[in-house]
Amino acid sequence: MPTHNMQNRPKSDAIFEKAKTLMPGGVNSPVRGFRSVGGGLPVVMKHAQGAYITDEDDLTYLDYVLSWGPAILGHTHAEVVKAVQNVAESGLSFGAPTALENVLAEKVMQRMPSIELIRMVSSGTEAVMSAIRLARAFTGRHYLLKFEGCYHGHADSLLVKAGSGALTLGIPDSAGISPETAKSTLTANFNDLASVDALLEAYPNQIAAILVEPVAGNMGCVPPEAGFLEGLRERCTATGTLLIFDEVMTGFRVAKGGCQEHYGIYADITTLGKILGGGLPVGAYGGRRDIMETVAPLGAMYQAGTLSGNPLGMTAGIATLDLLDAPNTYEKLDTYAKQLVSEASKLCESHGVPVSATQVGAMFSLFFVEGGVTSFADVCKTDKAFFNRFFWAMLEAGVYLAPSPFEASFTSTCHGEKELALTLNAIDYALKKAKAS
Ligand code: KE4
Repeated sequence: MPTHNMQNRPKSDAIFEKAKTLMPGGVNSPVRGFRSVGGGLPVVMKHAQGAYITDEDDLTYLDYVLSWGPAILGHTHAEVVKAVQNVAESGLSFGAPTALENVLAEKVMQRMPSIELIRMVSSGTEAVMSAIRLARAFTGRHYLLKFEGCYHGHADSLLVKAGSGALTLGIPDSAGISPETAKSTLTANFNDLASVDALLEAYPNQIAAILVEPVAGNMGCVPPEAGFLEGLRERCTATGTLLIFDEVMTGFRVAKGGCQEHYGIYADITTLGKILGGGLPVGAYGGRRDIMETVAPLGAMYQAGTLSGNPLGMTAGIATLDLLDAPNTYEKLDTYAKQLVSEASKLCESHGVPVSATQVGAMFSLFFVEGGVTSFADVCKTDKAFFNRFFWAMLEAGVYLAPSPFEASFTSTCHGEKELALTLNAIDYALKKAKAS
């Protein structure tokens, strides 16, 4: 079944060897470097169309990374590309208000009514770091509570891990983070309200916000258990703590209105990115009017950006959200991913490979682990060595998964019956090979 010789990629490898002399690790974002999947150089891509992506050696793969989420319409949708080409002829960036920002802002608010005012920025990290600053400015409180295994971008206060004890202050999870900064971030366990209560009790009226990926996507796809999000909402309302939904990944992916529509739980602040820019650099944060009126120039919380609201990004986002309005889009996305994880689980069972499959809307994960996965601790039990062998075998079979067992996989409106069949054949081959090696 292998159709792609991963040992013979002369052009890709030559380009990556050169990249390593120019950029740290040869990449502009660490996860792209394939260091989480053992040996082997990353695939250097040059072209993408629909559900497929092609590397420098003209090997084409069925893509479940989709630029880490933005390409929900598949790559290079003709109408999105055309819209961006057209608007580019009027100017690439003005650094001044444009009507396009109003259009995208309104489209977001129609989908997420909890957002009464919104600020456009240029990345998910920028959105989340601004939302945290806003929560502290609005509440006058100091601490941030996040969840182990959730990722929210690379701002200093977010590259923090739990201290030695559950109630101790955070400690740096990256070089360069000052211990003083890390101490302001408290860490609880995803799907564990008792761990949240312990921190709320230990730091009464001192926690500015609870920040959560409502469906965790950065430890693989881990959905909230029944009552978890409701419990966070209740606790935030009762204690004057702001609830921040980081929907950079889930926004417009798990439902038209993101997790807040899917689960019917509304955040005080929502952060967005990825699909919002349709592949161009766009992020945003928005929420309750009284909170957002704290943001400069209205209020005292400062945040700014040269390319915020950029006309190309706004245009790609507008075109993408409009195209996602096609009838039954989200039903089809959900059906494909449900079919995939169901059939993949059966294949794992037939090969005697333990698996826990998770899926919400157009995102899913296959965890090679016994028993269910509802927490970061569960995810850490996954057989990473098996995943590495499975990952490379899937590449040989022409399927491009995220190069880490701790990343969610994504589908698009271009993934259909043909792609499902290709994927299941590839999984059957990869399970056999991963077991044999
Ligand atoms: P960016 O700064 O990468 O646009 O967004 C940061 C971010 C914030 N919040 C969530 C929930 C996210 O998933 C992300 C970024 N996601 C990763 C993929 N797990 C981006 C891929 C990468 O780091 O290269």
